[in-house]
Amino acid sequence: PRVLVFDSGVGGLSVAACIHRQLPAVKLLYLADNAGFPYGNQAEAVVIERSQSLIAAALEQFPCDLIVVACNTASTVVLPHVREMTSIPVIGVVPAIKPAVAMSVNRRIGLLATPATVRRPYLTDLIRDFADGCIVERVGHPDLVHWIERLVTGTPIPEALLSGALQPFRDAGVDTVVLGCTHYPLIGELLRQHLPGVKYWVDSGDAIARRTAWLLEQQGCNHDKLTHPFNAAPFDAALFTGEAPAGLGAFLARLGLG
Ligand code: DGN
Repeated sequence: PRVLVFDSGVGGLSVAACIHRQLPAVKLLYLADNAGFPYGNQAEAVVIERSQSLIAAALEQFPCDLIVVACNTASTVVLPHVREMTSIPVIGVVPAIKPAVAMSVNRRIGLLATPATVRRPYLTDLIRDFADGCIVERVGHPDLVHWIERLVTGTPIPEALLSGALQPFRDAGVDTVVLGCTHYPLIGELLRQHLPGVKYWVDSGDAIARRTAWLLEQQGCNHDKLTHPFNAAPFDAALFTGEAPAGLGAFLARLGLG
């Protein structure tokens, strides 16, 4: 089987890496609308239109069995529109508030996302339904995703920027942080170094990989066929609407993606 993983930039690679770890026989098609990056700054109608037309064109070239919209920002608006144009299953990403609530001991949770995700009513509803009285400190950082894109080309993220971005979590004394943007697990190690007091870091990658397995099995794929043989280079193709970032190959290798 082949799975289409879509994001506006390299963030979806964190999700692709989880799918590859759990399901190493699955082939991946990576689609990045980096010419439209970042989706957080685009009008909703633009995000819907671009996602639909790019996904349709990619599927025409490379038929797939499942689509993962590996971007929280896009998932909050495009899922119904992508589902209406295809009969294959579509999975989106949602900030993992519910598992974080189950883990937090002091009931203080940080949510690190993009400004657009933090603003959307969708998130307010998620917190209302699942926070269960926990304090949820939200940080929608405007620049972090740009710096993570540059990281691929070898430009380091300024220490002061990271430290400043995470200060609200220190002030609030959170013991659990939800990474509500698929770019952020790519700098998981750095984030941990900056917030040594945080016990639990939660992202949605592994849950998406489990859901991917489940949906492919529903379509008749035997679980063993999803895990054997191991593909050292899982991508059939990586399609970028702009220029693919220099250094992508080395970055993929670091993520265990070939
Ligand atoms: N990776 C996207 C997300 O999970 O929200 C962020 C990128 C963007 O377009 N803002």
